[in-house]
Amino acid sequence: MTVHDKIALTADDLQGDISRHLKLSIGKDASHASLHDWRMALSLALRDRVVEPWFASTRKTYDGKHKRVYYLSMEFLIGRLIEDVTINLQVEDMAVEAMKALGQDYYEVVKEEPDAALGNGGLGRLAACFMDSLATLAIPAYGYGIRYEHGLFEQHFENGQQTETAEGWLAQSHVWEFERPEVAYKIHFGGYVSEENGKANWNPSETVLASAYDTPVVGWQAKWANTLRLWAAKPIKLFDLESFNRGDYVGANAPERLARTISRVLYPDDTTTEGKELRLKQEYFFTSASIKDLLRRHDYEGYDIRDLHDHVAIQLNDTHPAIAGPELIRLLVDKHDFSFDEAIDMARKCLGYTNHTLLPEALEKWPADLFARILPRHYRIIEIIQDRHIAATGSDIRIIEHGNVKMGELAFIMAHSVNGVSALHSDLVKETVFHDLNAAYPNRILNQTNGITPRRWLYSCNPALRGLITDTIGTGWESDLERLTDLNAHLDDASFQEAYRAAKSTNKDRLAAWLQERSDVTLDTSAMFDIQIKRIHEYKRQHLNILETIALWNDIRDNPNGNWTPRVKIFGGKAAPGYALAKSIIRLINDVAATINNDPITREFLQVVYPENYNVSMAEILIPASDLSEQISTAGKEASGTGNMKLSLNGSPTIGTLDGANVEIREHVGAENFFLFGLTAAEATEKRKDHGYSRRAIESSPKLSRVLGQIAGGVFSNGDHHRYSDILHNLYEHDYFLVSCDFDNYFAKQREVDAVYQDVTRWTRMAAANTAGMGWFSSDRTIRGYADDIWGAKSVE
Ligand code: 6GP
Repeated sequence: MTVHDKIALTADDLQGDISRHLKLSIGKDASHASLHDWRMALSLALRDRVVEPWFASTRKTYDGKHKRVYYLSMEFLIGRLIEDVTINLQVEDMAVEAMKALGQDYYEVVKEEPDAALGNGGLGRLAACFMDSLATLAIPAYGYGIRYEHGLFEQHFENGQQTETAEGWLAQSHVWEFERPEVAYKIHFGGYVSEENGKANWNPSETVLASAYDTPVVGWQAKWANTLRLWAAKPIKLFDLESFNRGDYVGANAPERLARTISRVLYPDDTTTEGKELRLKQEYFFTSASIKDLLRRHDYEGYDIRDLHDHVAIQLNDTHPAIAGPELIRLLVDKHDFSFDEAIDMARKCLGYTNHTLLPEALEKWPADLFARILPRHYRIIEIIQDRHIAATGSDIRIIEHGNVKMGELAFIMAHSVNGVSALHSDLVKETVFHDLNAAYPNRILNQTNGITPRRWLYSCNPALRGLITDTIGTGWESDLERLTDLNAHLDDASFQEAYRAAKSTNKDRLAAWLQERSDVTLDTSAMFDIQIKRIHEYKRQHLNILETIALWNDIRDNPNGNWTPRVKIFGGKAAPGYALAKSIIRLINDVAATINNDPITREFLQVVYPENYNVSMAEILIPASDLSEQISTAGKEASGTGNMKLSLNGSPTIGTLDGANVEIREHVGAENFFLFGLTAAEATEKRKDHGYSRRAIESSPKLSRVLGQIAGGVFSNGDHHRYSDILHNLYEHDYFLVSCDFDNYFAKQREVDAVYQDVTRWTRMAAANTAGMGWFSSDRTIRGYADDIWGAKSVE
């Protein structure tokens, strides 16, 4: 049975469905319908076809008594959904045809959809890729998260500086979801704990309702569909009539306002935590609702609570949902008569924890008094977990220490499995942050190297390359990405190479047209597109890239008749609003762009562009058009990276350090197809012990000294000598991220890149070898790893 038989669809059906929805669901006549109306109608028509596979999957899970995976994540960085669905249902051509028959351009309609930006960066996007792979592999699963009213802020540049405004994806109705008013749980905060007949009784002071919204997530060829269930906070009492009647109209709305605050905004930080009470409430809010929901389902299916671990695997996406352990224990002890030991044991059998960063500022901790005030019962339970842990292992690692509740330690102790996200990262997790806990619980730490979904990150975003791959090796690679190695046989074939270049050039033209339309910038598409896209952070070292750009500019000016390789340096990414140094780096990039792009001497060789408001949809345009992928973090700091995988898969070789998944990417694509530079993680650690290292490195590098002198001299800031004193001070005095030490090596490697790029055949071979070698990085492989090693979950096939 083909996928079209399965969802019973022809182009005529689809056209009819769209017209019907336009009329009956949207209430518009075709002659008056806006692009927005058409988008709603198309989405509803597509959603209709997801429902059958969705129901069928649910039925099979119930009937087969299959174990379910519950993926708890504060972030799901989904992006747009129309193309996800048309691709997975394999109806893109049909949708194009149907819209055309209705007088509409499908691709214009697609572009009208706002990104669901319920995440900051890597961690959130990984969760979205995992949902796609879980559905593709037919593993019964729920994603649980928060239905934020405002996703990640919108970024604007004013005089080169980042400003932020609230994002409003829910200002229009989100047609992909189904509201479930009947699925709601009371979530409590505050108050005190009393004892009655030897049982703890939590008397909370505040209660909100967690109300469910379900989005079906359909996998490749509609074989299976799972649910993304997001919780919205609502008041238990809608409106305070008494206040209203007294004439206090503002006070009357207080219950609603208070409750809604909890699911109002996504915290705009990536790898840094905010010690905010609201953040802790958000974490408990969605975790508690999710645990209650899965317990209710377990009960509904008639299973014994003592068999919970046979039916349930809960994965904690970083420490944000780490309160799941104490919450599950609380419910088992206080409501199901488990002893503490039994409850701890059961919770541990169900829980797995993934660590996504080693940066100390990102390891969540809460002031103990605040924690005890908001979650008094859980605080007590954590003390008990800690006592049992110390008694059982003799370890002196504590969860509550120096007046803080440490969520990393809590998650580690409560999980049966802890994993890092690349081989290097998992090793470093063992050696550094969890060194002592690893000794107390040997073999608990595993590695599951990240992956990306090839449906979105190749098939959907890169039709040109998709076509070439299918023409060359046939279909099947979409759900078995390691088949891309079949391309290796064609790497030296001239006609394949030519077609590969043609695909890249189609994508570069597409990017150029997009940028022209968006910001009236003209790109030289014959130049190398050198791309760095990711959150702005010192450890990711966008400043290393821009400093190298200035040094190159100097060299070109010194020798304008040299054999230069034209480059366009493209940056994309947001800085956390409170991260001042990252914001200075953004400003520097924009200032350098303004200077360099107006220089008539260098213009034909060097251009810097930084489109504002980088998001998933922008990534889908940039990645296929990239020639060179910048993965230049300080070794030991990038847990994995996933942008590195997307770029390499789309035929963009990496210039990078031995950090995160770069290490494994280099192994898979071949060292000869990767531009390696910089200190290793071990060397970086050594270097930092060497007092005065950065000043010495700067002084011994004429190029870097000159660049820093230009910045200090106001060359990029209209003579303002102080605009970048924070960056300069940082580089000279405490260059923790070792920009100064890696600079010369990076610059030299870039010149090697220039030379290879001029050898068209060699470059094309390299780019294609990247595509051919990246199959292992499918998130399908990653999810199989989790299913086998951590969840004990099976594919229902
Ligand atoms: C990120 C890591 O920085 C990145 O290296 C990794 O690829 C990604 O997670 C997925 O594993 N971490 C975060 O986004 C984060 O917020 C707390 O960590």
